Amino acid sequence: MPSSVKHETWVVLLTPPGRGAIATLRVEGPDAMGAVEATVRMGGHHALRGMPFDRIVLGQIGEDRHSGEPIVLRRRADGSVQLHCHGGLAAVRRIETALLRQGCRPLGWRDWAQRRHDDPIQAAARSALADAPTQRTAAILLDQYHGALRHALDEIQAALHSGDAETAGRAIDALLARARLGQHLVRAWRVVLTGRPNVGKSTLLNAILGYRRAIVHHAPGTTRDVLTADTAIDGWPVELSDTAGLWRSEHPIDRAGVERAEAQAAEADLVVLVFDLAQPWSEPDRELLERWPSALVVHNKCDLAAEATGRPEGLMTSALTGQGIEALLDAIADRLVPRPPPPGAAVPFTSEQIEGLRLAAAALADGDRTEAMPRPEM
Ligand SMILES: Nc1nc2c(ncn2[C@@H]2O[C@H](COP(=O)(O)OP(=O)(O)OP(=O)(O)O)[C@@H](O)[C@H]2O)c(=O)[nH]1
Ligand SMILES: [Mg+2]
Repeated sequence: MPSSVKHETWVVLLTPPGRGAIATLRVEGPDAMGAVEATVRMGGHHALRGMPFDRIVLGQIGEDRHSGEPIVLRRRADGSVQLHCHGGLAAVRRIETALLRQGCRPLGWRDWAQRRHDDPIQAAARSALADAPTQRTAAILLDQYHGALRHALDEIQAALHSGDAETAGRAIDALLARARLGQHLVRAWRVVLTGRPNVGKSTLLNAILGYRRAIVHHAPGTTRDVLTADTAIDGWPVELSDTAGLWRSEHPIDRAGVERAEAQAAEADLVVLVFDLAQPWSEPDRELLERWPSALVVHNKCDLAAEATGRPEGLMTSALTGQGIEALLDAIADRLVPRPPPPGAAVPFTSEQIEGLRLAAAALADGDRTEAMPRPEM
């Protein structure tokens, strides 16, 4: 921390941005108490300084009882002051503005948290935890917050120090094998449903989500634009997209829909290629399969009489009756995260950590043990 930063007095909003029941602000730095005393009128008390730590004090900002903003404050043992106020945006802004007028400077909670942790992994995990969309991803980030990744990096370092490049290399590879998962603890996996028109993509999307997000119609060409919805599959955050059916059309709007569908699939983490089991397997079907060879293949409409001849292997579903949907969800989860980490496992989760590990792996491959040392700022 540069020394000038130490001499500032900061005001940090600790509760999430937006409206809440109560907001908590923290004032810290050399003039924390002076700034609060100059800002808040404390009934009966005039100074925070002599007050016992953590005693609750009532105060208000503003001159009179009608327009004043009530505040509850506490002097903390670490020299900071915590202010609790009404959680509306206006109350917070009013208090912040008053404190800034006293010379305090604003600080985002992520920067504040970063400064409180000596270990950058812990700071990054704390920040990522606030954005974790599911319990499962939060549990993995919490493991990293509690030191799982730091411990793994320390072990790699120890192995390198003792000249055991093989153990270090294996440990680095094991971490890198979880990098893809690590990058999707906060950011959703992109899963795209694609296939020819009328095969049941939109019905399948609705069946997976459990509500009617997409319009379904018996005529082909119903979906024209990309439609996305956030969901979780087996605890992994997923952005699921329904797309226009792929076919050759002369109509510019249809063509635009197909282009968008293809672009969406090209950027996906997983393409789910849907076919209509009630239609004979055809040349356009084969072409699609060739185009997306690593797609998860789904034969939909299994409630109808099947046209099984020449069909590749795939999951059988009925988006209409729900048959096979659970198995499809399992298959999607398995494709996204084939080997979920056991509880407490180390998972690199920031691009800096992953890049650092890649550099270390490359250095080891070149026989350079010094360069392979995990850098402390990872
Ligand atoms: N019997 C049966 N009908 C289905 C099934 N899935 C979808 N359908 C029907 O197939 C028709 C087309 O379904 P959609 O979900 O709109 O198909 P789509 O692939 O999204 O079609 P486009 O948007 O035109 O590309 C509708 O009449 C659905 O009710 C299924 O599993 N079984
Ligand atoms: Mg559709």
